[in-house]
Amino acid sequence: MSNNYQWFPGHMAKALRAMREDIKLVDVLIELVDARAPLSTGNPVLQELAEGKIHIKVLNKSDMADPEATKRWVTFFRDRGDLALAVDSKRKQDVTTVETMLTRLARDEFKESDARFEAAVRAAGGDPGKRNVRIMVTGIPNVGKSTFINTFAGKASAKTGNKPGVTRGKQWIRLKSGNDLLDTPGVLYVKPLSEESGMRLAFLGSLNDNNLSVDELALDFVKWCLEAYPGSLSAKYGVEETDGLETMEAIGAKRGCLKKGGIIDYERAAGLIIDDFRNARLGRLSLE
Ligand SMILES: Nc1nc2c(ncn2[C@@H]2O[C@H](COP(=O)(O)OP(=O)(O)O)[C@@H](O)[C@H]2O)c(=O)[nH]1
Ligand SMILES: [Mg+2]
Repeated sequence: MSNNYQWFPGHMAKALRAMREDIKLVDVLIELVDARAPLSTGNPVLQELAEGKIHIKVLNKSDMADPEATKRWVTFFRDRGDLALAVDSKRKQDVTTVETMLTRLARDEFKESDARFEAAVRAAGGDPGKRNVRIMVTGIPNVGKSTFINTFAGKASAKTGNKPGVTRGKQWIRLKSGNDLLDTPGVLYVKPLSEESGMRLAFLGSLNDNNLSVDELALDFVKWCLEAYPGSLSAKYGVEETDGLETMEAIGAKRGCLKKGGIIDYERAAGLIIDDFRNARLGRLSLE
């Protein structure tokens, strides 16, 4: 059985409606995408929702991505007219750069239109005298929203976890800078534009694993890896790189993923490979 990577969660429309409301409250939208697949992990709907806002595209987890690919992506987005930068959300320094950028932009944006700014702040229930910038973080599941918010806020104010959907509650966080951050990120779901794009989301853990066969997922990953980054599987596991299935079996055997009678335990081998990729133990690999 092969995986349906374009499976689409039914609660997406509801999440989007909630986000439309939240977006009205903010000046700045920080859209997190995964630096390893910045197109597949973005949501085209946001472009429209972000109209009239400052919209910053943050290529997160860049510490796990191929640095050359990330450099090219940042250039690609900037050439397209987007505000884009690459970060590692666990690094305070990186997150501070984002805040510096958005604060400066918000000042520029609203300098000549104080009336508009004040009206917007008042409508959002804020005090225009303070000129605090209101910020919201958005992104698809597992892209690092909670981690980014934690680092941004400088304390454990948002839950983080490896599974999609652990974030709850809603509140503003007053930042040291005086800016206000919505503590609940906007969760975006994306209908993959193609089978390939869905597969990348699955590799990254942004599709619900419960709806996927991990064996198939890992096999698809191994096939991709053999093509895109030849040598990385042999370097990590000390196996010969042949075809997808044989290589996966070799990895299973090397790592002792065996059932009774020496039969390869595909599920364990698959879990191990996917886990190694998701934690960048195969090196810095970009999917796009
Ligand atoms: N290496 C690395 N890991 C990250 C980064 N941002 C998030 N993570 C990890 O990615 C996983 C998902 O992060 P989380 O913040 O829960 O994602 P959310 O679902 O978007 O809120 C967690 O294991 C984080 O530790 C990053 O910039 N670099
Ligand atoms: Mg979260």
